[in-house]
Amino acid sequence: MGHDLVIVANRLPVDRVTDARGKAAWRRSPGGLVSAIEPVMRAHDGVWIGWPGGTGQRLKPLKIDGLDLVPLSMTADEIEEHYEGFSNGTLWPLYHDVVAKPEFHREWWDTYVKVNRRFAESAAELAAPNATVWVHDYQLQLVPQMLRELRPDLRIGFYLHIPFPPAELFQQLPWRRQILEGLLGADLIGFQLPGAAQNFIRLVRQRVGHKTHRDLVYLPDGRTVRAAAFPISIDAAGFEELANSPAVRDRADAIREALGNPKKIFLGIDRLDYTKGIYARLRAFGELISDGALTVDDAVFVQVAVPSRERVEHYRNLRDDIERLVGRLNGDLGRIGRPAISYLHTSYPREEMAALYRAADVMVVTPYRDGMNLVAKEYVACRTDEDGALVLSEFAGAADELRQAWLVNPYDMNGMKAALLEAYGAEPKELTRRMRAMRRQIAQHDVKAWADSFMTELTDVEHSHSKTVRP
Ligand code: GDG
Repeated sequence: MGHDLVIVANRLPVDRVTDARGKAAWRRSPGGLVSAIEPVMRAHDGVWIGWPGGTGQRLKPLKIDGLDLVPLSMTADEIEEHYEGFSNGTLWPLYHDVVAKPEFHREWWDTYVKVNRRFAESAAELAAPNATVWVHDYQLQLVPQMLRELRPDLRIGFYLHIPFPPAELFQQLPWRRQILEGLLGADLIGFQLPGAAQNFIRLVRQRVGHKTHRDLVYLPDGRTVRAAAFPISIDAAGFEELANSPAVRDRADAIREALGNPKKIFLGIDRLDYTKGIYARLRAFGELISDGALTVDDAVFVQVAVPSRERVEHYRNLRDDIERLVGRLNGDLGRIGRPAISYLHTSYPREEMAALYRAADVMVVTPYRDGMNLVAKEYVACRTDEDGALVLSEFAGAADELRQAWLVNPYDMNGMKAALLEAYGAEPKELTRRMRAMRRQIAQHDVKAWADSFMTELTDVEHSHSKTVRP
């Protein structure tokens, strides 16, 4: 018995919440991954294993909207050392070009191993003979190998949502070999970009000493592992439909009105994370106003900073820095009823996000490093009138596909200022030419295409036990 498909991810697609009367309940968490995986889950009698948020309590498997979910509980120490520690204090900065300094602590590593083992054991119990298991993201890189040891019959896929760094940086990790070997337990390892897959293959050759050829790794036991790019995407049609709905159109008009009908609205929406380059982009915009290139009647910058990892010190400091900057810019540049920056530290329902995308003339996405960046793609999907400008960092995975954006180097302040100004002043014809091409790209490469291509490759990959002919 068991399931033919097991999804293993750090988080479940639902959150444990407490309602107004203090009763615990489940709420579907919004987000791209859920809508991407849901059809695959339904088609394959799938089950999803993950942490439901919160601590302690042992929770039973549950079914929500027909989806089988298995919650794995975490203790407060495990959250501190596996999630906040090794995942977000070591791996996250290391994998994002060391934008912040990664911390290496042996206790964090020990807990990372322990939590990975628990996920692997749970997957091993739930999977039917010869089932497929799809493991997600940097919090669970040891699961493929642990799972293969427990269940050699399984077909195992792994997908990394964040960048995979070049060897020169990855090498810093005291547990580099264990991570590489952990991932090699999979039959197929998916990355956002081809460069990340190449970084991985090169490291495996240099550090573990396995033979490799193009995107394949040949293991001594005869198994072959494939590492390749599968750029993730969004439910483009779903966003388009939402953006076209009368309620969202009205709300977009209301947002414009509430901002005092400036000539143009600039918009940033990001998790409040140091990789996203929020500080630098607000500074660039502020300088355009203090230089006199723009005035507060011409433009307002709406920045939504979604609360994230608030217990991690680095994130608290970043919030203070950004909020101090916003206060200073508004104090120096704003007038009554006309702040330069409209800053919101909150999260919104999907409808409000779509209305913001619809209201914005210039979308500004300037991460120092980002696996993909779905916000950039969502903006494009919501621009059903084929207008609006996207200013996009070269260092976001999305820049590989959205070539018609105004591409910027977020470390180059003058370059960013020039791009913001150009995007602000672009002719309607130019905007349409660019937006039309980007919309075509997103429509053709949506999240369903992403999930399908990963699952197809995983099914096609030579199965673990079949002998492989070496080149
Ligand atoms: C990681 C990688 C990669 C944001 N605020 C609200 C909200 N969101 C939604 C957005 C978007 C998603 O969250 C954010 O995705 P991003 O791709 O922009 O960034 P990360 O969170 O860092 O995601 C990234 C991604 O994984 C997928 O592989 O692209 O590179 O870092 O969908 O719309 N949604 C709602 N309210 C909000 O306030 N409803």
